[in-house]
Amino acid sequence: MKTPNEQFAMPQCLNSKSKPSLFCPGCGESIILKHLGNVVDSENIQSKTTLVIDIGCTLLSWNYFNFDIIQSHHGRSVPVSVGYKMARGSRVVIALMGDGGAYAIGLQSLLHAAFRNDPILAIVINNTEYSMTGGQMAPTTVPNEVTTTSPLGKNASIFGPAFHGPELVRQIANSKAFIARASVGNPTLMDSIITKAIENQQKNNSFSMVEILSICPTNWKTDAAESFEFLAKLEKIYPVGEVKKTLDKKSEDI
Ligand SMILES: Cc1ncc(C[n+]2csc(CCOP(=O)(O)OP(=O)(O)O)c2C)c(N)n1
Ligand code: SF4
Repeated sequence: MKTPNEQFAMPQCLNSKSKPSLFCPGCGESIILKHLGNVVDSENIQSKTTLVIDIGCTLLSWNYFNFDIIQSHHGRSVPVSVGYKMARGSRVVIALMGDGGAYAIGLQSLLHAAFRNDPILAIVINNTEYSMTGGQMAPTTVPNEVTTTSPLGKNASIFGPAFHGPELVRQIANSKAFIARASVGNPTLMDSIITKAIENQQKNNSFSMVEILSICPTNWKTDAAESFEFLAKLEKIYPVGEVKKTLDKKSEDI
């Protein structure tokens, strides 16, 4: 059991002294970075970790980590990670992106990395919209959710229902892939899921994907209590935990 001091201590690999937080007050992304840092510390992989960041609020993470970081284009953190891992096989490679980057512009790359079982970890922060550009509707926007481009609420009969990225990827991913969803509302589960995903890359040389439900008080226009209320609703639509394959296994892995 950790003491309160240990529990709230900054991870070694977080460069907390260098810069003030650039995330909006109450943003879930800083919670995620802290927990990713905790796992990198506890796995003792700081010197061999490379983070490949997308375009979106996730890119602010370049300010805070004491390990190697590559900046890619919007929706391109997965293919850049795959190419980098091919050249530097001993590195632990983590692609970090928003749900817009992963499930809209970058979906093709994500699906094929899972299909090929490329040994990278893709972390997708799902806050149900395009945050950095002002809160536009994304595939993950849930029915009736108000965004700047769905001011009357998302009409699911026109724009589709809530987009379940991990469930989709699971259907075509190799059986050795680890696919799961976590939430900033359950940091202990988040730690254990990220740990399993990183170990899957290191021990099994396999693809992993972790979606993390996160809060965006600025674009949701919510206070702290309302943010976590909406997150609880999202957890009902997007269940957390490991995602299992539901389709028949027609093409067994060879
Ligand atoms: C090729 C390309 N298209 C569009 C943009 C504009 N753009 C920058 S950030 C962003 C939204 C990012 O949303 P998401 O990927 O969900 O990340 P978040 O900001 O929510 O973390 C967009 C559309 C861009 N930079 N490059
Ligand atoms: S816009 Fe949203 S996701 Fe981006 S830093 Fe602000 S609260 Fe976080």
